[in-house]
Amino acid sequence: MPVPNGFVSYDKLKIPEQKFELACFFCDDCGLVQLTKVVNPIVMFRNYAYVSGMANVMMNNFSNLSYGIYKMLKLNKKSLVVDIGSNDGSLLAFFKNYGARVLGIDPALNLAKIAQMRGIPTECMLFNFNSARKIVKKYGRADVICATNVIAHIDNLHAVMKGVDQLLTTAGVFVTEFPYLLDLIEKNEFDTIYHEHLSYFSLKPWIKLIESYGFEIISVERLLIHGGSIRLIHGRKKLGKNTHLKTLEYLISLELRAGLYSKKTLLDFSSQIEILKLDLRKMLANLKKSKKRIIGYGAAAKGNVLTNYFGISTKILDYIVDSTPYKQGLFTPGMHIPVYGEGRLFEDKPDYALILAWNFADEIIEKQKAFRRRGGKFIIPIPKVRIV
Ligand code: DWN
Repeated sequence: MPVPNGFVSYDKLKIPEQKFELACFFCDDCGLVQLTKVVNPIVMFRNYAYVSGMANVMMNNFSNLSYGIYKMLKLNKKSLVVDIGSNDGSLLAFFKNYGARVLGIDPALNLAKIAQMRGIPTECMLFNFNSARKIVKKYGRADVICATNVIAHIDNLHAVMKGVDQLLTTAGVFVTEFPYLLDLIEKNEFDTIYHEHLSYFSLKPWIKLIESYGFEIISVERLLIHGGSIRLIHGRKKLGKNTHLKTLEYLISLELRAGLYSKKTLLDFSSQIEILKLDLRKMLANLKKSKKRIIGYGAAAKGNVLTNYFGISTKILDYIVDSTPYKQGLFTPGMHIPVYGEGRLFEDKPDYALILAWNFADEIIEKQKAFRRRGGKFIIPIPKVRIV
């Protein structure tokens, strides 16, 4: 299928889209789940349609993260905070408010421009060992390196770790957040598997990677965001016992109990998704039969995976609404479903809205009370199909 953020303009609808294999490997040794195909990051990220600051849930998460680190390290105006995959600078804006020096790194030209316009210094490039060296020369070493929803997007994990090792001060911390494989498997989140996400982490393979660069996990936190993520704070390995081992051991026991390192679990997962596909298609077909009008809510990358994999086209969804200006007026990759602003919901009065950005279902349902008051209903496809 086409890359999940490959939105198409009207004048290009007739041009055949580049499609890339989307399939997963499982490493029998360390348990890392990864894609079979690596799409050139410049193709996916040079002009990027996803803007972090579009959801309150994201902003609350960034506020919480930055406050925790500010307290933990007693950041001051000399401290340097670097954010890998800084997008529109939303996270760094919080750190800047605490008086720290900030620097964003993001290959997306359009987003780096937004960040710079809001006063967030941003280097428009990919992060690896060489770019880390350039940053050290230009800005010095970082006290904090953040990497939220970006590590899974990078092919060469060793180049990232070498870069972090190069850039971080001895006492500095490396903070990562990424979707957690345990949640993905347990909650049928198949549509978060797409070309931008090369790796799907559980703790076992992750610990193997960071320990091989002399780092250890000093804080672990499971988060609800994006269908279930894990926030890890890393420091350089210290002599003596790691006091946080208890939590890590507990989470690894959960991973073992869930059979996360067995191929059978993953094959069972894919059969589960086939059932979900039948359930959702059947429900949508019945609604169409009874002349109901259905639209999509949130032109999310995961939504474009779901519509392409489940074969849900404009025969089912009249259009999709999304709050991101970049996406409005375009068509979704593959299925070419038109995307409009959220205001369309009121002008047009559809009967049902399929929430493709299911990870923000609560925020969207809260926001669209009026839609429900006049009889509109929401369909949430993950983890099980249900009508709200
Ligand atoms: O890792 C990634 C995650 C963090 O974000 C990226 N590779 C790409 C992106 O994935 P996604 O597009 O599936 O993410 P979201 O955050 O689930 O996308 C939500 C979409 O819904 C956005 O396009 C904004 C839209 N939205 C909306 O229209 N109205 C969101 C909210 C909360 C709303 O009220």
